[in-house]
Amino acid sequence: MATSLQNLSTYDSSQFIDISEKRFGLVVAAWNRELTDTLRDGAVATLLEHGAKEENIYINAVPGSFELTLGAQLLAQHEEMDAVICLGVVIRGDTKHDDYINHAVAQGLTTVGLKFNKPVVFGLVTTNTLEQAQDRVGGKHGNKGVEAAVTAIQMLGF
Ligand code: DLZ
Repeated sequence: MATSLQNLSTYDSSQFIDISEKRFGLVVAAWNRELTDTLRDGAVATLLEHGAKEENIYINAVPGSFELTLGAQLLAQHEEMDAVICLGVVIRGDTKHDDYINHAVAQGLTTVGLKFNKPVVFGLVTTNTLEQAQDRVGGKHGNKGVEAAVTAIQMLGF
């Protein structure tokens, strides 16, 4: 669905489950760091706002978005981890690198979630331009980090 007219961070929390004892693993790509830091901050603030404990949020950095899949697997394999949230920003360049990374991450995170039977959230901002990315990490289209945290909470209540 196109998001050109949507703020991605609008959501209804009335049906959220109690997450005070849930453990969340965050995997954050360092590539485009100034943007992914904002995704991370949005995700953490959202989890805390809805009752998660700070000590139950585990934040791990990986070099780039391509590494999100392995990072997710290393966290998801721990039985006590309830959900994994993966955050990255891939901006289209002169080559097709973005296609390869985006498809690999989408496929990889799907596989990890199904393998460990727990939510593994695709919080990857994939855009044509830097401006479009900025709009989605705390700009006019909200913060996809917030959306990723909300998705994790919603899936824990599934
Ligand atoms: C190499 C690369 C490029 C060109 N662009 C991005 C990007 O826009 N966003 C991102 O998160 N990572 C990028 N990377 C790095 C790859 O994800 C990966 O870290 C390297 O190819 C090493 O495996």
